[in-house]
Amino acid sequence: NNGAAKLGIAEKIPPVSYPLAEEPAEIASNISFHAKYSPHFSPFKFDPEEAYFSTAESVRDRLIEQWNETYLHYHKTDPKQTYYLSMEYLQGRALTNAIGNLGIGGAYADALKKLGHDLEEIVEQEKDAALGNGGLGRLASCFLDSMATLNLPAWGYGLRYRYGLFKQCITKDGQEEVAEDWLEKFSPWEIVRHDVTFPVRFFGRVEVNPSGSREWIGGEVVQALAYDVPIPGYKTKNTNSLRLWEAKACAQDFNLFLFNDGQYESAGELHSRAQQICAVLYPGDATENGKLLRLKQQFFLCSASLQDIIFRFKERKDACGSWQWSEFPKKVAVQLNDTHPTLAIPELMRLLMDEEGLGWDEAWDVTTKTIAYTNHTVLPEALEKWSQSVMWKLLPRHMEIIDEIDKRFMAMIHTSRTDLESKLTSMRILDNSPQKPVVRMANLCVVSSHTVNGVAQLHSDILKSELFADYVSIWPSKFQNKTNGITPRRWLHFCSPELSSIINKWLNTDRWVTNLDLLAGLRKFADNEDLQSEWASAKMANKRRLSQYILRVTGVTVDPNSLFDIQVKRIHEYKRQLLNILGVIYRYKKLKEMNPEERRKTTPRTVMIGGKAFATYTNAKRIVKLVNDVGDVVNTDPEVNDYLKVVFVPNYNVSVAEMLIPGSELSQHISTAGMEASGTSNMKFALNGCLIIGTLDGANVEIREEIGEDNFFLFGATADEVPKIRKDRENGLFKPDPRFEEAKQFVRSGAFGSYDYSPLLDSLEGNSGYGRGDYFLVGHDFPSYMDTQAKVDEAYK
Ligand code: GPQ
Repeated sequence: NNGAAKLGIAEKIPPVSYPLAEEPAEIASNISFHAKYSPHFSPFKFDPEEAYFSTAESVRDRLIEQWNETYLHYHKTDPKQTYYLSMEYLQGRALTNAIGNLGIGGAYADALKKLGHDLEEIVEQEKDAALGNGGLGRLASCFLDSMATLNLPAWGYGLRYRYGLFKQCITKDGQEEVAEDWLEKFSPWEIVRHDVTFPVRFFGRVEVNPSGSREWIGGEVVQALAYDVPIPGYKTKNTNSLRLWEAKACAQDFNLFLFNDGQYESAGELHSRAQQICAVLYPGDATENGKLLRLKQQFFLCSASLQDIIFRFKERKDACGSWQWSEFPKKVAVQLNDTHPTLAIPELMRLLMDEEGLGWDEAWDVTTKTIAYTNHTVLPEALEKWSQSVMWKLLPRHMEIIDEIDKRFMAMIHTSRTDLESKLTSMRILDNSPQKPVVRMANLCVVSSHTVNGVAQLHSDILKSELFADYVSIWPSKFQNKTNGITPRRWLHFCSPELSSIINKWLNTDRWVTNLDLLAGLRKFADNEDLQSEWASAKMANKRRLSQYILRVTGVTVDPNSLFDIQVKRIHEYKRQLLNILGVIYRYKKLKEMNPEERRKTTPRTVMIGGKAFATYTNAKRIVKLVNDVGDVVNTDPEVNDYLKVVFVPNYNVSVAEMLIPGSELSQHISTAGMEASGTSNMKFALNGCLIIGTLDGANVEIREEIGEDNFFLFGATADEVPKIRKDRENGLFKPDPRFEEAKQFVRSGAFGSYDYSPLLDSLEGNSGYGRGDYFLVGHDFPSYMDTQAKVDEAYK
């Protein structure tokens, strides 16, 4: 809110009163109109699916009005505009969010009732838009919602992948990936903009003109075509855009001669090559795999977006005569979501120098004042490095520019920072090691951005003290922290209407929906028994809804009176789902050993684990299989059945999260300290009144400060202890806890079937070595984890 006020934007948008004065009858007739005239369905039926599409189209009409007004408003007032460049957006569903933000949810529910449908059933018809892998993509989507709500002129740019994140099916072999066709019918939320296209070149060569200027020519050119998705703010007219690019070849690229000659495939080769660019979301989450197609995708996003941004800059300036390039950074901010869109740096330089005629110094000044970079990981395998030879081939002009940036950086060190010369080899942008010369994208971002941020305080501190330590003395104020956040609309107000209305009632306002600080006002009622019982019944309602969902998708019956314990996130060794399930295995074994009397004294738990594993990440897939195998044994064991259930929640995505999080009581955020940059689901769970068991990692640290130590079950090594613990282990100094040995041995004994878990368990053994030596410290943290879980059981009673 402050940011918007400072920019003086909030008051410029004409206010609207909410809820919009809408009659359900009017809405119903609008929905019917779409059902009747939609070219997609027969006008003679009105099943839930068709009801969804026509409802969405009727909502979209309203959004388009606000959207056009917003565009015109910014066109006239010409504020500084922010552009978020991201290879990923995890938008999830849009309908509930759109009618909720417009304040017309109730009217739409009534209208649908008149038409014989139930809004809750209709929203379920929508497929998730899953153009992202995990936290980084969902963060981008949360930012779009919040920026629209804050009345900021902020657009997202991304790619319109034909196939987003895969659908996860669980079979007897574990995870199976199935392509998910989110555009199978069509998306009512996107509007194709045939008037917005830009050419994007690949390959080719650089020619020097007689004047000395350089020109990138030849190669292949594809067209970037814009698809716009409206991003409505909450209770504001401000409606921003998410502009997604699709790659298209031109009609001239279709070789009619070859086609008529019967060579059908060759005739359409350029077309199918263009289509490949946006065919699939790159399935890398934190691990990058050098692939030419991925590099093409990255450049395609950067080039199309920057051409569009420059076009808009000139268009707005044209209205008042002419423009000066030094004005550009005052009107344009470009935020890079990790290094994936790094090529925006050399592309902006190229556009300014080769297309607009600026000199190097002027172009560099504009570029560095425009671009900022967010780092989302310190995992070495996730730091992007592109082969120089691949880059010279695909983007020859950009490599010239990167080479020049590298040279100038070195020259600066040689002339003014001789103390850093010994560090230069690792600080440089180009890594010229003879085995594999690469471009280090993070270094290029640090050198070329005005600001670099980490995503939680601890992570930003680690960036300054480790990953980017050598640069800090050159640019001390360049490195900042911006702790991640989440939209309270989707992650509380809409996903838990029950809890949301209790909060409204006790705070006597709904203003907390756009100002979460107001939630502190609940503190003074914390001991009030009425609030407590209302809160408990909202939680119970959400647990019941979740139980029904679990039964429907897994066939497992869970008891809503048991403690609901949830860990949902991408499956990764550093996130330590293995620690969770080994803890469950130990708990199961102990329950088996108890007599019925002892068992009755325990705290009944339902442990839910969900998340997708990268298709070729073998150990992650073994963890998925293990959780499923443990569930199969535990859930059918009548001796312990009433005290423990283990559920693998299949196909975790945004919509599943909206179901799980409101029904949670304990959630696990248990990464090896120092490895989770921030985490964002930790915030969503906490916002829904869920307690956390976790390590001092990422944003957990700050959440614990906010919610208080008694609401956070803390365990495990701290980030600064980790290096020594690893060293000690290499020196054979690790003494495993007997409970840890017992849990692993139980799995090895075949208690959960005949699948060979030894490669997974072996990774926890030994002193060091590839895939060995327990790099993620599961064994080290196991005893404190188990002790802390015992405290959870006591607290729940
Ligand atoms: N993150 Cl580098 C991703 O989801 N994908 C990535 O490729 C990278 C990071 C996550 C990170 O692991 C989480 O700790 C963060 O909370 C999240 O980005 C958003 O910053």
